[in-house]
Amino acid sequence: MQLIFATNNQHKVQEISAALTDGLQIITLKDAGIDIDIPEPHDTLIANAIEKATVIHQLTQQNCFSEDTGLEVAALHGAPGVRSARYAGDKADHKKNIALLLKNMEGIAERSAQFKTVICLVLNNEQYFFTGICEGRIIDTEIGTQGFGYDAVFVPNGSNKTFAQMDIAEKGQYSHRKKALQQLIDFLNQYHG
Ligand code: ITT
Ligand code: NA
Repeated sequence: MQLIFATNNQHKVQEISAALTDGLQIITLKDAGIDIDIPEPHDTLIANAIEKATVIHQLTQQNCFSEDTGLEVAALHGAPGVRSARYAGDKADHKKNIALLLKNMEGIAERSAQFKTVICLVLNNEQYFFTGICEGRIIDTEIGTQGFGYDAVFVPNGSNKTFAQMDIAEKGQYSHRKKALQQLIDFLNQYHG
């Protein structure tokens, strides 16, 4: 099966591509010749995932999926959450977002956090949803150079390394994105639509 992956984030493409199994191929927006900034104006991960998948489905009429991901920090009542990409402002890069996160957590001992990925699949005009969660904690300084986003300050439970100290295969042993993708793959393997 072929699915268009409705994302403009090449790190997501790399992680998903590394985890694909036989029988599922993804087509990137670049491969499909689509160059648009997909809107994500909503205040939940699921609503943004629906928006991204729907825009690409309406444009292409092809089966596709999207994902929206957020970092939810317990001591910050779930922030940055759905606003993870824009935490320090609409034009903020990950450096600024991480700086604001560490500032807001200064002096806070309770560091637990989770990444949550919600995938929206549009398959034969029906929507399906898959969620993956990775629990861990926020450390107080950046460590590591791999990965993207908040990886340098997040240590998943079961490891003593940040995601930014792991290659894609090792991150996949813990990651929210990989867990959500695995559910998508399991669903497709049982799908007889
Ligand atoms: P799309 O085109 O798929 O929307 P995006 O980068 O805008 O790509 P999101 O809207 O899901 O993605 O934004 C989530 C932000 O959360 C993203 O920009 C990163 O800063 C961060 N993020 C997402 N997944 C992450 C991961 O696995 N590790 C670290 N940070 C992550
Ligand atoms: Na986005």
